[in-house]
Amino acid sequence: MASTVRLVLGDQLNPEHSWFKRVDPAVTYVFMEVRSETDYVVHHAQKVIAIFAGMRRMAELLTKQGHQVRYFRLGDKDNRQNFAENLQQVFKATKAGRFEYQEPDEWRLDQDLRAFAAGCGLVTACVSSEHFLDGRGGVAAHFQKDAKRWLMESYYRKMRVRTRLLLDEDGAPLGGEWNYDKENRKPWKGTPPPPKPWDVSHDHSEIWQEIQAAGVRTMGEPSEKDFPWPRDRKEALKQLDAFIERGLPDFGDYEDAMHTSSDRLFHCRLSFALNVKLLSPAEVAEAADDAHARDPKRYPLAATEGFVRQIIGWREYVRGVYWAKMPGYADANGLGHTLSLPSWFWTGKVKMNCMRHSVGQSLDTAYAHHIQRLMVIGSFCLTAGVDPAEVERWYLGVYIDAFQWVELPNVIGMSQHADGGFLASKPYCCAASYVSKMSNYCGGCPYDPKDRTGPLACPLNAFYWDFWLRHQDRFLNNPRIGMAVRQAANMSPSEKAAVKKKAAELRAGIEDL
Ligand code: FAD
Ligand code: DLZ
Ligand code: SF4
Repeated sequence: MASTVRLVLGDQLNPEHSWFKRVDPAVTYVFMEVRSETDYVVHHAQKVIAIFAGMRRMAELLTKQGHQVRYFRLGDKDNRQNFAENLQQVFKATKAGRFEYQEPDEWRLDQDLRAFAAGCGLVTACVSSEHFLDGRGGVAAHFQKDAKRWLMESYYRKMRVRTRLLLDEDGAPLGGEWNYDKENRKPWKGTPPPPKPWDVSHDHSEIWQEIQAAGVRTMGEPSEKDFPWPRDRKEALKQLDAFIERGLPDFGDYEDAMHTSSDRLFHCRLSFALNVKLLSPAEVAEAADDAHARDPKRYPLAATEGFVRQIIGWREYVRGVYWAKMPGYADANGLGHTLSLPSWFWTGKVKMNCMRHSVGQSLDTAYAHHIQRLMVIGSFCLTAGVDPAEVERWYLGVYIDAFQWVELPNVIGMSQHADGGFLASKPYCCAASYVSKMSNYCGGCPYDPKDRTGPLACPLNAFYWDFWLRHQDRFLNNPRIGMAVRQAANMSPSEKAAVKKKAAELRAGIEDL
């Protein structure tokens, strides 16, 4: 009887997938460490290590369970470094008559595998990855096709009803509101202490040596001897439990806070485990819902709802936007921004304390939390006027959780407003006053957060006001956009000229900020 070959990608590490329920000697599972995946962007060293570690672990687990597994290591002599040629080898060796793969989450790979399957001469099937709560087209189906923007909140409410999370017996939202975001914006001043981290610790120096020996270009610190990311579902589940127990109670209050003494504060750091599918979004959201039901005092509704919204709302929503808008979404540049990303994005060597801390932390740990990504690094790029495609490439490389389906809409849509406001109704950007309110960054900074145009004025201030001046025609008549654009428009001619001059000087000297 002809055998079946099933491809498992590096972000499809769910051992609970129905594929693995039954051991069948006629089925071979294939994993590949390949240059076509390590090289499409310069990835953070920890990201490549973590994916290889997860793939190797999953292959070991399947082998132990009795499944047939073919694993290509990066340095194997017969590794042709791309899916198509390696698969052809396996087809030949196993006399395959059937090829199956799970829906890839990236548009590029979806196209490639579709074309490969159509031309490989075998019977083929593409099956669900059984991970997401909604289908690829679920978000598009929810909205009017020609609507100018798709509001996440409306989709989120539908998902609350569908999942029945945080609803009362009559199907109404617990506490009477769907969204408690307003309560989740406190700065953090040192108390309560951040929870003991739920990182794991492994020695991955062997994998790192193999990656280096192959000459793969990476960025950031490999942290190979004290490696914090989970390799398997057991480790990921432990992290989920630890977050629920120790982080969720204060997640809501300090969701938007930043501080030099803690890179994560009360955030869960589960995005890698989720995105490589070691954890399912359903179990993560349900764990939070259960905790609140068990002990609503310890797990306040605002914290629990805020967390659940990220998982069943934002995460599913950005995926739906990605599939609806690709491939054109990657090239969107609605504000016509063209500045190059400064070279200190790869070194962290910049005097601005907020940027030094956030970029430096990203390079050291492959992690930054949402507000660092959106309101510090992203806001800087947006207001300075950096080319969104360059910003997108950096984000896709640097973060441990960066897979294009989730990264691209967050960067192009939410952060760089390059999609004409389709995903986010207003540009997310700030001046020093926001950074100063939500963090302790300004305290240790050579720049003056209160000054706009003087020699030591905070660069964010001139960039911020110049942004609104440059784009005022676009935003002035938009009722959703707040005071800032009107304030900019009402500046005196001399104030406007000073802001423009300062922003132009800063742009010219962007390498030395
Ligand atoms: P928490 O803050 O504890 O949130 C819990 C979970 O909610 C996250 O693990 C994540 O799965 C989900 N989530 C939260 N916000 C979002 C969001 N906006 N979109 C999708 N899921 C969300 N997330 C990624 O997973 N990969 C990316 O490449 C990525 N790039 C981003 C780029 C920019 C410019 C911005 C503004 C956000 C990006 N995000 C991305 C979303 C978010 O910042 C990260 O999911 C989060 O910081 C991961 O840390 P955490 O696990 O501690 O999350
Ligand atoms: C990100 C990544 C890297 C660095 N390397 C591999 C790899 O060698 N083999 C593999 O199967 N997957 C890898 N990945 C993850 C893929 O890029 C990911 O599956 C696609 O981006 C689809 O989301
Ligand atoms: Fe950042 Fe400006 Fe504050 Fe310095 S003063 S940390 S550059 S916001």
